[in-house]
Amino acid sequence: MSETILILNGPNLNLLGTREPKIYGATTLADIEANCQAHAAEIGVSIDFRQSNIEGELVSWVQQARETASAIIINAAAYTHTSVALHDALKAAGLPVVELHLSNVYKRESFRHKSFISSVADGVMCGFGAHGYVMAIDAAHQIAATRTTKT
Ligand code: CA2
Repeated sequence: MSETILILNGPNLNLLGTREPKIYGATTLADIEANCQAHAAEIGVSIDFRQSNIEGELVSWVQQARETASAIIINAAAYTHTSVALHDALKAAGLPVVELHLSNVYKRESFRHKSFISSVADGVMCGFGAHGYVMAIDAAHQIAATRTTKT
């Protein structure tokens, strides 16, 4: 069965490349998706890349992933710091989870230091900008492979 990694992007990430380039860079979300698709093709996995500004939609996609994906990469954006609903959904999904942020949230405001995702993630990656997405694909692929061979 081919491996699909679900990449979820939370609120306002659709604005990437249009504002705040000093924090988030000049790359658009469409550019990031293209980089992810190219890297995924190189390593032989499929990518399902999505963005929503709606918390409940992200929760529903996490629930569906149980049937369709081998791992989840999530940049939950501001919901990282607020969402018990995403925490619960990711925990229930039982899939490998990589938490991802473009910026180094620990160099920023203290409210960004709290994450509801980290405690249900296998690993956390932040501060590597758009390239972090490619790094996260490798990490998720590795974790999914390890988990498959263990069970
Ligand atoms: O660094 C990250 O990837 C964040 O998840 C981005 C979130 C922020 O709330 C997190 O603390 C860290 C914000 C995404 C908003 O992105 C924008 C992009 C361009 C213009 C305005 C917002």
